[in-house]
Amino acid sequence: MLSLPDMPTEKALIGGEWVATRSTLTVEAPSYGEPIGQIARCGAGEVDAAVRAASGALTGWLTWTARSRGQWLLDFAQEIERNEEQLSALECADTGKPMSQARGDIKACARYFRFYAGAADKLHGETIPFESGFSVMTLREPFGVCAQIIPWNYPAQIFGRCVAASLAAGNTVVVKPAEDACLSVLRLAELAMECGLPAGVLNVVPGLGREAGAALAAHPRIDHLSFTGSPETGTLVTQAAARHHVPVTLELGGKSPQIVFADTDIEAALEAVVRGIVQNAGQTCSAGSRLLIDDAVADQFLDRLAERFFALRCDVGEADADCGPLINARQKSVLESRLEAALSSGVRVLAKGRLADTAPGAGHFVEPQVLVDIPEGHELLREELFGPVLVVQRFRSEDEALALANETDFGLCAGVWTTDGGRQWRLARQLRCGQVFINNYGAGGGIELPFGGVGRSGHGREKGFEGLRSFTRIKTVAVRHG
Ligand code: TXE
Repeated sequence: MLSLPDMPTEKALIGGEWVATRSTLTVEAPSYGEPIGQIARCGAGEVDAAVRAASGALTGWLTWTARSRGQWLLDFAQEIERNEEQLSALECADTGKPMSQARGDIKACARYFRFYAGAADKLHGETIPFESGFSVMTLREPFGVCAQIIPWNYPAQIFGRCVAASLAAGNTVVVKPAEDACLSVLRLAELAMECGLPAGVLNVVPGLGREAGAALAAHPRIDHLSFTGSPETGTLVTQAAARHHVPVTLELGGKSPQIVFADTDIEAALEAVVRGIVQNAGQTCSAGSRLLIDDAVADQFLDRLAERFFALRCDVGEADADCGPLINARQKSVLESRLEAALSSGVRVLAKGRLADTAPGAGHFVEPQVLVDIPEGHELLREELFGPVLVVQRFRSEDEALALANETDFGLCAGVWTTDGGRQWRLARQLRCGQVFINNYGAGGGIELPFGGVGRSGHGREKGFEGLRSFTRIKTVAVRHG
């Protein structure tokens, strides 16, 4: 198991200083179920100090030109790349995800800083034709202090997604990382300070959701809140922010379908269906957690899918197996009891992967599995499981596939596998979700592509240029001449 590098894990970053808190929280390595270190337990006092520090740093940060902010982001991207091995090892140990996935996450984090480095000085308003005697324009301004509550499934990636875009747009930031996994975020913050980011521009307040998270969402001096996590907590933070009329971006997960028609490249679809649910042990908001399969090829496809699942292995993150553990004992026991209830209601396991003999018994492993014979309307078809569990439904027509796909309150992603061009476009327009991937799933996680949900998956967009705009607001300036 990893021993931590020499870094201030037990402190919060407030106004450029690493500050100790009165008590700390123990973080666990999910692969081993054993403590890996201590982190700060911030409360309302630390959160208030961090928001004030971010507010105080705004004027100085705005004296930096967009180009110089972009240059800083670029330097920082290079610093992340120089530290890729250490950051990947931290992410792997802290989340339990396979090492190659952790490495991919750190690369993606650096790419966010590179992308927004280049975009920082390309963010501009418009001029608007109006009555004679007037010049009218819009200015794109940063919100001010951006609060960001991030989860444990992709700490480094989501840090990159939110922090890079908000800093590029000229905001200052307070990040509340998740208590279950925040070591990479702390190391990234330390590197940011070493890279010359002015004090107070980035603040990090680790702690419990109900303490540090709740205090941040309710703080009267934040100007924007982005939240990634569960719909239930999303509702709580929205209510808290609404008291001060603070705009909120929510990314709340999904129950995304992969719709496989008979007229597709079955091998490519099979590969993407397996990857779409096994990646990060299914703890991915955009996981392809439902397979809708064309009845015409269902038997053949499910046979191949079962073969693939029987061959999957779970092991500790550093073993770089197909699947790592779930994040903690609670997530595992909730998932297992939901699976138990499903099996007793007639649901059948078509295929299941295996735990490697070397995997520690105390690790929070759940084998990847495919479930079939699911009664219509069952919660497995509508609710997020957040584990490596794929549920299967068959369809006989395009209309039926569409109806099944849209039969959930979530609306994050959909994969469509077909070579019929007309069908591709019909479904792209009719699927109720934020992203449609045709003959691929996830477009390689493209950081350049706007990302977000509809309905219970949340609202607002992050990633891509749209993500940069979403950390700004428009001011209209109308000048009357003469
Ligand atoms: O989420 P929470 P949990 C979904 C997934 C998972 C379920 C529960 O279905 O099974 O949520 O996970 C902070 N005020 N996703 O319990 O509680 C918390 O500290 C302010 C989907 O971990 O939403 C953490 O930083 N903040 C998802 C963050 O919210 C609070 C990623 C997320 O935790 C708070 C994670 C409060 N009252 C879970 N309570 C995705 N969309 O990718 C908690 N937090």
